[in-house]
Amino acid sequence: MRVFIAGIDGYLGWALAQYLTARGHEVAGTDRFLRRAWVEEMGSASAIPVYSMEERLRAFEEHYGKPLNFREGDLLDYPFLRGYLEEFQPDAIVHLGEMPSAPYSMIDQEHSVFTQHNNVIGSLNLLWAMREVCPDAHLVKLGTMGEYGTPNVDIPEGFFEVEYRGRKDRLPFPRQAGSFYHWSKVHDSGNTMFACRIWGLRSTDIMQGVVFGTRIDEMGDDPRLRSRLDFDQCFGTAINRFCCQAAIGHPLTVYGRGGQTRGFLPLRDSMQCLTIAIENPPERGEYRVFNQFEECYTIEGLAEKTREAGAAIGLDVQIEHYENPRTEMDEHYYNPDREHLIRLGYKPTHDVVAEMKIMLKDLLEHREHLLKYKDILVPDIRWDGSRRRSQVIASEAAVK
Ligand code: USQ
Repeated sequence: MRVFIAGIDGYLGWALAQYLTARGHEVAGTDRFLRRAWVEEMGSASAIPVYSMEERLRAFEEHYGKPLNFREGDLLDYPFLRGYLEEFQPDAIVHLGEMPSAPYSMIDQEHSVFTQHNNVIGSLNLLWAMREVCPDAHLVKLGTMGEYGTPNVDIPEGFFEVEYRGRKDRLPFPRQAGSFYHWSKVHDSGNTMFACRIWGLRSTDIMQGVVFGTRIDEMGDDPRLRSRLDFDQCFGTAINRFCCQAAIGHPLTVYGRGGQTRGFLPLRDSMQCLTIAIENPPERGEYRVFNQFEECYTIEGLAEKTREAGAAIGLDVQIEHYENPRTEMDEHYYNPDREHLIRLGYKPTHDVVAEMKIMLKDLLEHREHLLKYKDILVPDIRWDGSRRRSQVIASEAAVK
C-alpha cells in the first residue's frame, strides 16, 4: 500500500517508516522538524543521538535498498500539503504530525494557543486536502487515551449505547481530557468524525496509550536509523523518563501518590497496531475508534518494575515521590476496552520488564550524555500556569 506519514521525523514516525517499508509498503512523508526545536527549547536533547534528515535518508536507502520519499513541510501550509498528497495519491495517511506534550501545552497562553492552533488546524487542513485530492484514502489519526480522562466507569472504544428518558442511541463516549494538548485531540476527533459523515471520508481514530521503548528490530545496529528518545519533563513520557533516570542514578520522579493509571505499550506494539489499522481499512464514510495499549499500569507499579529491571543488570534504582505538578487524580478507577485491535490480530508484548532491560542497556551506552541533563529532570511546569520545581515529598505524605 502507499502510505503517507505526517510527522515522519518523530519518535513514532521514523520507526513507522521503517516498519512499513520492511513489510513492502511504499512510504512517503513530511516533517517540519519542530520536535527537534521543542526539545531544545526545554534545554534538553534526545537520549539516543538523532542524526540529520540527510544522514537518516542516506542510511534508509542503504538499509532498505530504496530511497524514502521525503519533503520538508508544514501541515499549516495548505498548498504544500494538498500538492504533495495529490502527487503521491496515498491509500493511507498516518497523522503523527502534532505537538504531543501535555506539560508543553500548559506552560502559558502562548504555548497552549500554539498547541491547539498547530494540532487542530493542521488536522483540519489534512481533512480538506483528503476531500479535494484523495477522498478514498484511509486516515489513521493518532488520538490519545487521554481524551477520555479517568471516568469512574469502564471506557469503551469511542462509542457506547445510552438509554435516556426511555430512548436509546449509540453516542460518542464523553471526553474529559486533562490538558490543553489532550483537548486538541478531542477537537480533532470531533472534526474527523464530522468529515467522515459529511464527505464520506474513512478514518481510524487511534486512542493510543503512553508509548515506551528505545528501538524496533528493523532498525538493526545502524545508529542513523535509531529513533529519538526524550526524557525532559515535556517530551519524555513516564517509562522513558524512568529508564533514563535509572541509567544515571537519579531517583525516579513519581508524581504524587503514583496511583495514576494509564494504558502503556512498547514502541514495537505501537508499530504493530498502526500497521494492522492501515492494512484493514474501514468502509468509505466510516469513522471508527481503536483503543491502543498493551496493558494498564499504575505509575508506582511502573517505578517498581523499573527498579526490578535495573536490579537485574546491577543498577541500584531509587524511587522518590514529588509534588504532582499536574492537576489530575492520583488514585482512581481505570478500565478501558481494547478489543478491536485484538480481533484484527494484535499480539501484545506482555513483558514490560524485558523491554525495560533492553532500554536500560541502550541508554547506559549514552550515560555520559544523559548526565549533562540531570538538572532538568524534576518538573516545574504546573497546571495552574506557574513555574515552580516540585519538591520531594515523603511517601507517607504522598499517601495522605
Ligand atoms: N508521571 C510521573 N512522573 C514522571 C512523568 C509522568 O509520575 O516523571 C505521570 C504523570 O503525572 C501522568 C502519567 O505519569 O499521570 C503519564 O504521564 P506521561 O508524561 O507519561 O504521559 P501523558 O502526559 O499522559 O502523555 C503521553 C504522551 C502523549 C499521549 C499520552 C497518551 O506525551 O502524546 O497522548 O501519553 S495517554 O497518557 O494515554 O493520554
